[in-house]
Amino acid sequence: MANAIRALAMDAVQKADSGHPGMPMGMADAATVLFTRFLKFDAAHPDWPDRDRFVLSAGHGSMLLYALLYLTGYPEMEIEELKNFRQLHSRTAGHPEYGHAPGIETTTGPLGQGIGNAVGMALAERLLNSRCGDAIVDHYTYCVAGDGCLMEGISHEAISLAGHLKLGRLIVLFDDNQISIDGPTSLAVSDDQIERFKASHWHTARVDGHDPEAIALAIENARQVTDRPSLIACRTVIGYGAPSKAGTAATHGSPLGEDEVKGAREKLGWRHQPFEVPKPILANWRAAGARHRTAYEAWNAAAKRLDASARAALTDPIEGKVKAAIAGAVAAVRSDFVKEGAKLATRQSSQKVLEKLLPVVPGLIGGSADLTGSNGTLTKLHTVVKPGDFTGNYIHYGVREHAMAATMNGMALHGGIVPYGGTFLVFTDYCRPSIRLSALMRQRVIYVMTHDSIGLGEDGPTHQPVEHLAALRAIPNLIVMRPADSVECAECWEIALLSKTTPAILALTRQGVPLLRDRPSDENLSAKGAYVLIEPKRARDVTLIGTGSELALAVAAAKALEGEGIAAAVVSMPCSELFEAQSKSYRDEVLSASPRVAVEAATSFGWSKWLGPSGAFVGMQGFGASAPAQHLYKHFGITAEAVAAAACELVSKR
Ligand SMILES: Cc1ncc(C[n+]2csc(CCOP(=O)(O)OP(=O)(O)O)c2C)c(N)n1
Repeated sequence: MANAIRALAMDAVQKADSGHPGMPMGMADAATVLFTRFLKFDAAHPDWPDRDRFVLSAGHGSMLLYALLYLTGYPEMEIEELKNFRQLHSRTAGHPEYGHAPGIETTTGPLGQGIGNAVGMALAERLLNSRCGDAIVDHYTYCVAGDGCLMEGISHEAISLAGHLKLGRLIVLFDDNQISIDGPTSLAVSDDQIERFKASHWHTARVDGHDPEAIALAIENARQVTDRPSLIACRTVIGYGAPSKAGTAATHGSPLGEDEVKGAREKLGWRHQPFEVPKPILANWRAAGARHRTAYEAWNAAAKRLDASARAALTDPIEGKVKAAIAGAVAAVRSDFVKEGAKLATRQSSQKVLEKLLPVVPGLIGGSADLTGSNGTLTKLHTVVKPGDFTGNYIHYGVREHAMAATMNGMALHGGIVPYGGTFLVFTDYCRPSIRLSALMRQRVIYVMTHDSIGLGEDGPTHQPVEHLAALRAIPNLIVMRPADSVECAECWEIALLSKTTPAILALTRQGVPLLRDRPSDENLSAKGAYVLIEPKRARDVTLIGTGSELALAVAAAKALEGEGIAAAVVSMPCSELFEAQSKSYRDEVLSASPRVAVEAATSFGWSKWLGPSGAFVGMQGFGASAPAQHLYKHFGITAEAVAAAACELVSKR
């Protein structure tokens, strides 16, 4: 059965003339043991919420996963897909892409991300288990990781977090083949991986990765350890079966070549044509794909006893009832904000919004990378998740931004949870690879990124994001929202929660900002990305566009311009991506043909799209500085006076 995986992998890579045969050939035995003896899944029901999760962190070995999905009989993974490996519109992309075929639990390829995702899935499983009980949620998360995954920094963060939280349902199979692209791993690394995992409180084992019984025993033992995650280091031979290339980096990422493939067939005793799996072997595999049918049916019977919304929430925590409750909660908190009229930092407003949302969105799981008080991510309604106790709904991720983001992806992918997590906006750099994957995988993950500009003040240029808004806006399918006041903040939270297939960044201020949306209204104006906040009484001479904390400067500038006889409109643009998605007529109406001035305490990169060739930008030209915020705004010339002066100049040029 393992040789079927090997043959399919080498044939598919050979036909595509590109890909990675070595890893699937090396891990074929371990994967066969896992899929035929342990993994709880039903190939006919890939969305079974209580299935075990399988994460191929070493995503370059995608043919291992595709072969397993084909052999076990997953829908949509026909042999034709394997023959079309790495071709346009096939389900078998170079690296596994979430959503391309049932059974692909996550997108992997950037090494180490899968381990982070697996930690998130294992955490989601325990969180939901503590809420729903064993009859509904009771499964394992298995992850295959290679030397590369374990060399990546994110693995340290993820392993450490998993060990701390005592995620006993997580089992990592390490493809310990001692080879990576450049050659033997000894060129670059001499860590004792077993000791490293032990130091993070993991259960560990070392096995011959080609001895099925040893692998089975190690997995069986790992499953018995409930208070620690497990690492099983499987000593394997990369490209196992290839007569001259096995055990060498030559099998890692290139086709073996016709002769070597022929030789491997002989060595493995595989006498079948390319892509041909003999009936008895395929039948055994298909039986493995159906061996948990009874368990699936029993689960279904148990789940039928849940009410419809609880059942729906297992996959989508923001189902119908919750959606309606969110609208109510957001309306209530908005009206409180308007009544109080207080000057609040948007991070404080966010905390108040969360306090209203938490009771109505049971699947909301918060956290912060050791900046809880600064991010305002914790409310008095939260309880903290502790090692081995998953009844809480707030996670102290520690100073592990990258793993926080990858873990949140894993939780979102698992289903049943809407994760949000906080750090400073400047440290989106530390989790950017995972943010990119949230966007690529279309996962609802909410990033609460505070201290969003020089407005954070004294911490200085290391902590002051200047290019980050632009860099995040450059990621496709990510909505970057920078609310200007408490009302916009509530609106942005609503948008983030309702955006089922789009992650969101909430860029929030450290410093207080005045309430600008001071009239009661139920319409979520931020949902259009930008809207007219102030329309002058006569035809516009100029349009001032502001985001976040700088919207107030645009408002003050408009007032000053009015005194000089210049009619200035003020447009709030909390989210340029959402604005871009509006009709041209709406966009034209909001921006009008008048000259435009934008103000944002960040670099101008990207703004030309909205300003046109004749517009002006008031913002940052380079890095910030360490000083109280109000001094910095003056020092860098980001003031109402500067906005008004830029507007006057544009108007006088006309
Ligand atoms: C973050 C990241 N860096 C680099 C790469 C390129 N890359 C793909 S596989 C690989 C080597 C991985 O070695 P190992 O995990 O031992 O895989 P094996 O050779 O056993 O297949 C590298 C550097 C990547 N995919 N992701």
